[in-house]
Amino acid sequence: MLVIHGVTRSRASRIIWLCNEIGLPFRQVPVIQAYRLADPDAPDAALNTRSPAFLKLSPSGAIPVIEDDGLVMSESYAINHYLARKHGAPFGPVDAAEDALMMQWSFYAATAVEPDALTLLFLHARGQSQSGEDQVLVANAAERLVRPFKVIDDHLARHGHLVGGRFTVADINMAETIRYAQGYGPLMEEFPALRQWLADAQGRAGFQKMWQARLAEPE
Ligand SMILES: N[C@@H](CCC(=O)N[C@@H](CS)C(=O)NCC(=O)O)C(=O)O
Repeated sequence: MLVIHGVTRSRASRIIWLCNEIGLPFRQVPVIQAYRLADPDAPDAALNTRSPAFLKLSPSGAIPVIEDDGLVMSESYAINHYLARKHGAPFGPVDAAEDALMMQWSFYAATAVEPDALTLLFLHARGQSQSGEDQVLVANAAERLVRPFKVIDDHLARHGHLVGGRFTVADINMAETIRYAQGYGPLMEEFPALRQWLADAQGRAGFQKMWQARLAEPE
């Protein structure tokens, strides 16, 4: 059986959402981010990204990691492409062209969206910091996201989904990345097609099941 290492309050959420859509059973090992623990190196600390046992599996010390039929791999977007390709359509590609387009959108999510969307999540949505310097960082991140969001919004307005006119792994990877920016109203309100697509994606049973599991975990 597929094993997913990582709590649901992490990028493991993308993997779990895809597994729910496919109907793929998995066992979850709740490795938690070291930075969320007061003393991750304490002998009685919960299994975390600095635990020696986890570092043996993933020297980069990051979740999620999967084990599947002897394959051990990290990098959430790549994991989802592996699983989508292995299990095929509708969530995976029907041919090499769709495969390429799904990767195109996931690389776009990882490079053009994720870094600035994470800034909005950590400095705005969660409100950890209200300093003037942080407000500048938030404004700059939101400004940089306008261009990719316009590209995505235009594409969705014409096609409804990212690839193949249906909901696929590309939508999951992009939606779980854009979610980080979702709490920043001034940006989101500029992009109606993107907003509707995100609402539809998050209304799916596969997302809702993942989300309930995530909410059940301690913050
Ligand atoms: N590019 C990697 C990033 C993985 C990553 O940074 N994961 C975070 C949690 S979402 C982590 O494990 N952080 C470990 C730590 O800071 O202790 C991916 O997409 O999987």
